[in-house]
Amino acid sequence: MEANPLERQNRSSHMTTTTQPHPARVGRWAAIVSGIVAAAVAIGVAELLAALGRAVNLLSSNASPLLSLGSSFIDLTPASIVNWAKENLGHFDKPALALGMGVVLLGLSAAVGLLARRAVLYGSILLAVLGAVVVAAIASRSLFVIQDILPTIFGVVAGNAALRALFRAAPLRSPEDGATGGDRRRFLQMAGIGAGAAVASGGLSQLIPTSAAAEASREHAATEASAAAKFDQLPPLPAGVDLKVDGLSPFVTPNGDFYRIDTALVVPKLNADTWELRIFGMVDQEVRINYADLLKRPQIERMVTLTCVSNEIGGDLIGNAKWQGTALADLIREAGPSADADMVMSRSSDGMEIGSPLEVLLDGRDAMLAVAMNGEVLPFEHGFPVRMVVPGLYGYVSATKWVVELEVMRYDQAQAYWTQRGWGAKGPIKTASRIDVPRSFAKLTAGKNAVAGVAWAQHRGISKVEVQVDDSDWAEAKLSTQLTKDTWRQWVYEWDATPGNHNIKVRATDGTGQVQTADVAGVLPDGATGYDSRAVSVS
Ligand SMILES: Nc1nc2c(c(=O)[nH]1)N[C@H]1C(S)=C(S)[C@@H](COP(=O)(O)O)O[C@H]1N2
Ligand SMILES: [Mo]
Repeated sequence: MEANPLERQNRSSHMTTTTQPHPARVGRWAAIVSGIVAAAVAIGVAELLAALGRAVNLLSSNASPLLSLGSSFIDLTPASIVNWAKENLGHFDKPALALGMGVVLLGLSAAVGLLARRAVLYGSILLAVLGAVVVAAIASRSLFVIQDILPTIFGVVAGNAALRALFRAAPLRSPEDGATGGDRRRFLQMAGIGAGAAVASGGLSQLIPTSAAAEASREHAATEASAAAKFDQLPPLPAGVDLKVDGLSPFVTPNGDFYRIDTALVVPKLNADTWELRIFGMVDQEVRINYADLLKRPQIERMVTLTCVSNEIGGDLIGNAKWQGTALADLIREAGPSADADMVMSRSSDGMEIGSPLEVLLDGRDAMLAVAMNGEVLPFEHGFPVRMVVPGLYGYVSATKWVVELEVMRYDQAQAYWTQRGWGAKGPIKTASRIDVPRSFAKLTAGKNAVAGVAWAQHRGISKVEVQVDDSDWAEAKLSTQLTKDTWRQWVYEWDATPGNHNIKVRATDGTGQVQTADVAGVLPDGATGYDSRAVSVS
């Protein structure tokens, strides 16, 4: 005869407490391994599906969980850390991010396993919550399409299945008498298979060509543009622009040596055939233009020196190239900017927002939408298919790569990406000079030695460069031919070196007669100042 339900419940709870006061559980290490393998399976499956989806053009690049997570991570990282990384890690900022993310993901997947020890359901819930965070990261990216979240959802389902399978096989341990059953060998086998599958699918995802269409469109753009003889309109450069001193930076920086600064974890590979630029906001009429029509417009070719605001005194985040493109001012005027507008927010395909002063874009300087660099279609890393170039402004307020939108607006309506992180809103380039030769702590022989370098004050030009050895008077250096006021200028000084230790300093004067300031300032908020110097010993 059945007892009443209440009594049955009491009896069963009594039974568990007496016979199993500490139920045997999956061991701690087995749980951690299970969590990590389950998370790896989830990520591997999602990455593989994302790559397949991109290859057949069903998904955007945001579908990759690691990519979207990394990009959102950068966006959410406190400004102080981002700026510190921009200044101190240089090219290692992305590996550092990957390492940081890896550590966090390992910790979280271990937590999935440890929670699953209490009840597998808890582990599944944490896995699902982490999946939801990834989905949020994906959905927050620009150019996101709703189906981008599917790989992550399938990944979480696969990861959850792996977690459950591993927990079923895992050896149990009870606190009193150690191991109690489960099959250790079978568990390790399964964990190995899961880990192997995760690594294989992750690896496979990297092998799938996801940007074939973009590569093809770049090849095509190259033949189109050069067949129309649009490159190399400029007369050959006057020989005098290059002083050809050993060790001195060449006047033109080859594309392969050009510095690269951006927040993109993976270089965006846009397809020129589907690229479109939208100019909208405070305008009379919205303008939309595609790549073919952009190439049909009058093309200008200009040498312009680009500089990063993060360039330290003596630093190398500067390069000079020949840019070909369309005058930006003409396009903005076709849209008809409102008289109240004072800023153009340019946006890239990867969500970067860069604000430039409208007045500067329209003041007659050669602000352009560039499609080529040094006679070659823009390299993907430098913004293919179209980027902005504005002489006289640091890159962070002007040089938007992979540009897809220009919104005419006001500075009091929105803040650009770097401005939100404490950098100046306007960003005109400061007059600066750098010593390329001799190198720091060089050992020279007494007598004639060339001291040489570059000086720049884009859009004001350089009128004079002076060198000071120790406490002697400032002496004028010889300048290269000034091509335009938008490029850097080389300088060389014939120094009659005497034995001993010496300190060499350089300073430039811009085209308005303003001497470069000696005040020492760091790169934040709007560019470093102070004189570059070299300590050398002469014997
Ligand atoms: N889309 C995008 N454009 C960008 C950036 C970026 O992070 N994303 N960085 C800017 C900065 S800070 C600089 S200095 C220049 C550098 O251009 P380069 O990499 O071609 O030298 O690009 C600018 N354009
Ligand atoms: Mo920059």
